[in-house]
Amino acid sequence: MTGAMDKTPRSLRLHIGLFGRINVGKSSFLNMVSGQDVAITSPVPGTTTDVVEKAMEFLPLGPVVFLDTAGLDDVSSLGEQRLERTMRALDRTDVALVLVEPNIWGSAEKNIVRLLREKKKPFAVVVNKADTVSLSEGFLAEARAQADRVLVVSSVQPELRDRHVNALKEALIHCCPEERLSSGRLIGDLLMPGGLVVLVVPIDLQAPKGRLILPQVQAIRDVLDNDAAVLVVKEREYSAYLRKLKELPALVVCDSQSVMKVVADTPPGVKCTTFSILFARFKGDLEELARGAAYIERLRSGDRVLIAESCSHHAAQDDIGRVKIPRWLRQYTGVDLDVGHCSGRDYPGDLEKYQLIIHCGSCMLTRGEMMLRIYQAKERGVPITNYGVAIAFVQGVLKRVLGPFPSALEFFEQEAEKAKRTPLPTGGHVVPGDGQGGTTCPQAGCQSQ
Ligand SMILES: Nc1nc2c(ncn2[C@@H]2O[C@H](COP(=O)(O)OP(=O)(O)OP(=O)(O)O)[C@@H](O)[C@H]2O)c(=O)[nH]1
Ligand SMILES: [Mg+2]
Repeated sequence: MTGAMDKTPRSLRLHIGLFGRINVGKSSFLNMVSGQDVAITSPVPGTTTDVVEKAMEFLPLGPVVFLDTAGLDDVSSLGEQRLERTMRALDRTDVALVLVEPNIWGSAEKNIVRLLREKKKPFAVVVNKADTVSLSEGFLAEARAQADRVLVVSSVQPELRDRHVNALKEALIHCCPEERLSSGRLIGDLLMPGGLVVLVVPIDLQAPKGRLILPQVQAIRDVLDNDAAVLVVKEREYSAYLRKLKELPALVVCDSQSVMKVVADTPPGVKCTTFSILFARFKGDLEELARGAAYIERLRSGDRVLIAESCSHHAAQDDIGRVKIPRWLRQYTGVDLDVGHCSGRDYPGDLEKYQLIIHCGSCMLTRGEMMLRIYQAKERGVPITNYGVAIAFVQGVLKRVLGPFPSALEFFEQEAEKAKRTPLPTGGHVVPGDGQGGTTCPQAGCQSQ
């Protein structure tokens, strides 16, 4: 673990600085978040004298380093040196957390916020020690006027850690400049130089005339950037070409609509996945989306499922989100579900009323926006998956297509194991693929670009 973590140079890690007046619990907060005693804490104000750094993998943000600083205060009881070190940490910070105590928004807090604004550092406010007193409305209003995200936490209640950490991730994704979010990996990291990838693409009525769609082009480019080669074939020719190859491919990627057939035609030792799965990882958090798919198994009659689309294309007759996925879900679960929809920028605030969210491929959203949606769902305890992952699940091939992504597979299997203990009354029914086009978004401006 440590070995892998050390691979990311410090300069490439997202730097998250903790600032606040003396004794508010900056070090305790860092210890709570990291689940370790990284920094010394004590009731004596001024415990942290030098900047303490803690590097960790903070999914889905990627590699980060937390900077715990010496507290700032109204009275300059701090030595010049300590102040200077805290200021240097502020310069290295990409996203700041302003730690405050309940109902105290004084000159120290104002000063920190002023400095952060001057240096154009995005920040969230963390109200710590919420276990000690209740928060006044006036104080909360002040905090919310200063920052888009105000977290209310207690660093001494480990049982609340998961909730606090999820809320923190949501806030960081929100505050983090897009270019500082770890860039998603598409396909190149799955290959060795010199390897061969087979892309099985549908060329049907839905395919745009005279060109390939953007996800296919991006995949080809990423393979080439990694010094490997691509063979692009239609479904019909796939098996024949596979037999002609002297060496088996390192990876086969197909469209969700043909996944059952392609999986059946691919030797078990060859890795196989779908474009949707590749993009789920590229655009969001494949682990969370894989975990979410296992909840399909737990859906009960009358449960609410939200189908969320990030674009507002004109719904086609056999629309993937409006028609196909609801139909497949009902076929798989054998129960009647209450399926709702949202599209475009509109993402409901009352997510908690749903038992499951199934999101589109999010080609119209940035990675940051999609990760934010995933964490908003997670924070409210609502499982979320996406079209491609859900389709592979109901068609009984999800484990196979998650094969190239062991950690996502593990998330899925753990959750599926839990679901087994509460199986569907009818048992899951694998839904046969219809082999027809239309599992990608018909919006001309996104997938089919
Ligand atoms: N009740 C309660 N106590 C807390 C909480 N967080 C921290 N404390 C206590 O507050 C005191 C100060 O905590 P530290 O984490 O050392 O605070 P700090 O901001 O790092 O302090 P300096 O390094 O001195 O600036 C310690 O006694 C902690 O146990 C909390 O959420 N609730
Ligand atoms: Mg400290």
